[in-house]
Amino acid sequence: MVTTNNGTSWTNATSAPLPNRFVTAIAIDPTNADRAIVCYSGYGVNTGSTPGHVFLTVNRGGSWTDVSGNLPDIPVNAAVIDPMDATHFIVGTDLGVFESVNNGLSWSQQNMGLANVVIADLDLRSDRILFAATHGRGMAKTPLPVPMAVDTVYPGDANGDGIVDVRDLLPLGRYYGLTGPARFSPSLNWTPQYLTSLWSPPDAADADGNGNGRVDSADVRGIVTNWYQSRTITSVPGRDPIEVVDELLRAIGPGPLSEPMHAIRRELLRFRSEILGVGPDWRLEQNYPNPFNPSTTIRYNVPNEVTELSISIIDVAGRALRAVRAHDVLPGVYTFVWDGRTDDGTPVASGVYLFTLRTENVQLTRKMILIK
Ligand SMILES: [Ca+2]
Ligand SMILES: [Ca+2]
Repeated sequence: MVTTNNGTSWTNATSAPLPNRFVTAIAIDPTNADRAIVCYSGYGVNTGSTPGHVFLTVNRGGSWTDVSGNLPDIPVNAAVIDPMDATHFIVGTDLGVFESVNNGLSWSQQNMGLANVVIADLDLRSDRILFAATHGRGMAKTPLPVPMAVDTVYPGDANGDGIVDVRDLLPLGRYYGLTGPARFSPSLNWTPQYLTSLWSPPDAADADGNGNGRVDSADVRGIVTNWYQSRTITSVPGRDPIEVVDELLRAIGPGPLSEPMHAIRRELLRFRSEILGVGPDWRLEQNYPNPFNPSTTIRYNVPNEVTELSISIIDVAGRALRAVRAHDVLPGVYTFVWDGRTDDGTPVASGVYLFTLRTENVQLTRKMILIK
């Protein structure tokens, strides 16, 4: 019986060649509700004009095809249609588990180490572990391989060409903001990862690097983490993640950028800051050593990108002695070594000096002492 209105009314979907025996199981294609297989108990020899144990419909029971193929003439008690490959059927019979990878044209026994026991029920868990229940306390499980027909996702290979490189940025921008099914236990590990179902369009699944069901800037971390990984080359030399981030930043360029690329760039900068341990605040540390002779090191923390930054050294009378300027400075922890000389190389006398870090919005100053 079939209903298409939540059970308000039912239609009898029984028609030839369905046998006059009792139905034991129905499995609906998880990817297409029009398709289902229905299984029968009993023995075909007892209903000779209507043999068969497994029947397929592709039109919600409007018509049926006998797909029992070479299955033995024994009761079929349970059925599963593989959500990753709708041509893959698994059935539990009175003589163990059988599967077909061609819509039931042919079947082979898949007993998972079980004897030829009666299978009462089957369940395929989302992580592709197949469970088979037998009588008594009997229960068995086996991992099902991922069917070849299903494209698996490798995190970071956003364009699905088998290698992770700068070309994988483009699909992130292209599918930015698109949502789809999240993966089973998503991770950034360079392993084939299963889809729960297809994305629309299917290749957008590759762009969802972290597998959370949404394409956005966070997925760029899959590219950095798996940089130059390849599906075919097993051993890839490690790369310094900072080098990778910087290469990606160079590839994106300074702009003007589309909003997705802008967000990806910001995410790369955040990632870079995390790796480098960049603090959230502007910080100008006390120089070390201090007092000093002949040179000292000044460390400073740059929490966000600035177009211009200067470090300058003046004496207590306010005379500028030394100044260095940097442009387009990325977040980072930087050092400047002062050798106790002016811009033209003249050594300065013992005394107290001030050093200042300055940007458009920030000014930090500390004192230091040169003793000769
Ligand atoms: Ca790629
Ligand atoms: Ca994602």
